[in-house]
Order: sequence, then structure tokens, then C-alpha cells
Amino acid sequence: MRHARTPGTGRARNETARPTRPAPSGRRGRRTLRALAAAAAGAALALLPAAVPAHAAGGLGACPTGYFCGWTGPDGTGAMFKTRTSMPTLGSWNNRILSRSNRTGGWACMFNQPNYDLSGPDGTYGTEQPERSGEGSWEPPPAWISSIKLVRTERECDMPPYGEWWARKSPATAGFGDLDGNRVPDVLSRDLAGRLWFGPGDGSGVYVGSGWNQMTALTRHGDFSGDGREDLLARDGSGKLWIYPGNGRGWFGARKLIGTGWNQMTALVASGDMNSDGRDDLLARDGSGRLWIYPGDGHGRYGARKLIGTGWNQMTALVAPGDLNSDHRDDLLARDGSGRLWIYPGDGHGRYGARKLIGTGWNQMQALLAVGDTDGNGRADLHAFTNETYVVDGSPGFLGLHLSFSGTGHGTWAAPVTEPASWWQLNGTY
Ligand SMILES: [Ca+2]
Ligand SMILES: [Ca+2]
Ligand SMILES: [Ca+2]
Ligand SMILES: [Ca+2]
Repeated sequence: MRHARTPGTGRARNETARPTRPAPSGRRGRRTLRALAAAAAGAALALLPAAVPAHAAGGLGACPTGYFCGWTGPDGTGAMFKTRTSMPTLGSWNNRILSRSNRTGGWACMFNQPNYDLSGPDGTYGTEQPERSGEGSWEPPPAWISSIKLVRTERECDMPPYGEWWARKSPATAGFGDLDGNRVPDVLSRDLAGRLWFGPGDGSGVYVGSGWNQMTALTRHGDFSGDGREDLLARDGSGKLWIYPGNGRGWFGARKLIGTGWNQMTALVASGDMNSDGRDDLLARDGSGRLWIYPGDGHGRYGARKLIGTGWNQMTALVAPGDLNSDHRDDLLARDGSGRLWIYPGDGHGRYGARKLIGTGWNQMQALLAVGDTDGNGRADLHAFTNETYVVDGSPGFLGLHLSFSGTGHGTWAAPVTEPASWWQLNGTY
């Protein structure tokens, strides 16, 4: 089974395209050497000492570090092929590889047609995960591999490394969700290899940098440094909070340390301007479930925090969508452990009014994203990315679908639209 393909032409969508289930189980099955050996050898295997390594015979262990290797026979026997670069055609090795070992450090995507081609009724691919010496897999004949693509993350077998993001220009400046200031809301997506990508809204992705997996929280909502450009806040594994000042083009200048000790916080949410002083603020929830506001000073730092409330550790997601109910005060969305989504209307004084229930079933979402008005009608919208419990046509397992909810301006939204591109196998969207 293949992933849903993304239309390549502008914003045109095929609304009737049914998303296919982007689950690894739908692919050509990966068979491990150990599983096959156990099935074939049966009782004989039980006589072997448990500690006999799989590569005792040489075989798969002959594949050098940094290479993908294939063999004409099972278990690393026969002639050995090796490559450290992608190969759109395999020449004399076409349809000859039976066993393989992937020691590239990334993923190997193996296609049954040349040029990584998935078209036609039979186009398919399998994957070989990053492996250690002596590990690998094989399948009985017939051999079928005709092209091999080497990538960092599994989703790159048939998708770009970043989330494909589409948005329209808003009639008004939202003041957040727009790193390059063109009134088209944009996103940052982090892939599983720790690379950060800027999605300007035309489906493309611009590489920002690597090493972002060391960050345990990322959040953005407006300008903290006072230069009118949106910034990014990031907390690293040691609890340091950093500001990455936006350069107005979707990436960032040299980071500056805001403070330490932030790993006691279980949530960090750039909230917009909660206290109506024209400067964007920060919400943080501590391990006891207390929610704090850190008022921004407009120079990349924060004033003395104030307690907003307690009991917030029942919430499994906090999102700052801007002003959802058209009173010009920034609001907050929170999902509780039962999957109910609540709106907390901002009162403009750093607190929230009585919450209202928006909907249920939101625990089928692995992430919520709010970057302003994304469909160009002037009202703030909401986006959600599904987890493995999401149900389509009675079947769960639709992981990584992107749903967009058009805001009504009254704290509610229209029925969701399923976007065409899959956000499967990413490590966060901001
Ligand atoms: Ca933009
Ligand atoms: Ca403020
Ligand atoms: Ca509001
Ligand atoms: Ca909108």
C-alpha cells in the first residue's frame, strides 16, 4: 500500500482523494532473518546456544559501515552488492537482491520499479531500517528490487522530509504565525532526524537547520524581541530556554539565553498578548499543574510571572489560537484527558473567563496547530494532525492526516477538511 500522493499543482486539491492508511504494516512485509530462521529451523534452532550471533557465518556482517548491501542468496550469501548513494537503476543487479543489510545510518527504500517509480497498479516499495553489523533481512525468490533510495527518515521514501503546508493570504495581519511577514501563515516542522523546516504555505519546505531534536519544547506566537519579526522559543534538554530571533525570512539569527530551570515546566505555550500591553507573553505549566503567565517585556525577556490557575495538568494539549471569539483578546484552547476541547476566552488582563466546551473526540489528534487565518477569510483557524486512533469509514489507524478547521469568529469552526498531504512520521509542527 502506498501513501496518499500530494497534488503537485498549486493549491488545487482533489477532495475525493481518499487518504490511504500510512501505516508500515501496509507495505511489503519486512522479514527478519531471525524470524525466518526460527520458522524454517524449528526444533533444530532450539539446540543452538541462545547467544549465537546472527552474523557468525560472515554473511550480513560483511556489509561495511555506511553502506547498503545486497546479496543474491539468503542470509548474506552469494555475490555481494554495496552502495552508499541512491541508485535509480541497478544495472546488472536489477531483480537479483534477495537478502540485504542497511548500515547507512538512515533508511533504505527499495522499489520494485526503476527510478523510485510508484506509478501503475504494481508500483510498491519496502523499507530496510538502520541496522547494526550482522543484521538484515531476506525474502524467498523472486527477487524484485529495481531501485534503491537512501534517506534520513522513513517518510522520505515517498514524501518530502517536511510537512507540506498550504495556506492562503489573510486580509489582515494576525501578528503571529507568520515568520516572513507576508500575511500567509507558515509553519515549522521538525523531522525525526532533528531537522527543522520552514513551510511558507505553498507546499514547499525550506531547510532551517539540524540538531533540533535536543529541544524538548518549541513554541512561537509573535514577536518577543521587539523588531516586529516573529521569533521562536526553544527549551533544550538541560532546561535552558532560548530565543531564536526571527530574521523575517523563515529562519533565525543567533540564539540568546532567556533563562535556566525551565525543565520543571510540563508545557510551554507562546500565548499572544494576554495582558494587553502590546507585548507577546508566555504561558508555562509546572509539574504541579499550575499555569503561569510570563509577561513579555518586548526585549526578549519576561517580567515576574503570575499565577493563572491550578489543575491544568488534566490538560493534554494547550494551544494559543489568537482571538477566536472576535473580542480582540487572545484566547486559549485546552484539551482534557477525555478528549474534550475547551476554549478559555482571554479577558485582556492576563486571565481567562469561564471556559466553554467546543467539542469532543479530540484525543484522536496527536497535535494541534494554530497559526492564524490560514484560509483567507479573516478569521483564525485551527489545524490538527491525527494519531493512530483516528477513524475513517469505520476503521482506525489513520495516522498523520492533516485536518483544517475554518474558524467562524465565534469561538467555533466549520466541519473539518482533510488536507491532501500526510504529516506521518514527523517530530512536531509549530
Ligand atoms: Ca508567511
Ligand atoms: Ca503582554
Ligand atoms: Ca478573544
Ligand atoms: Ca480563517
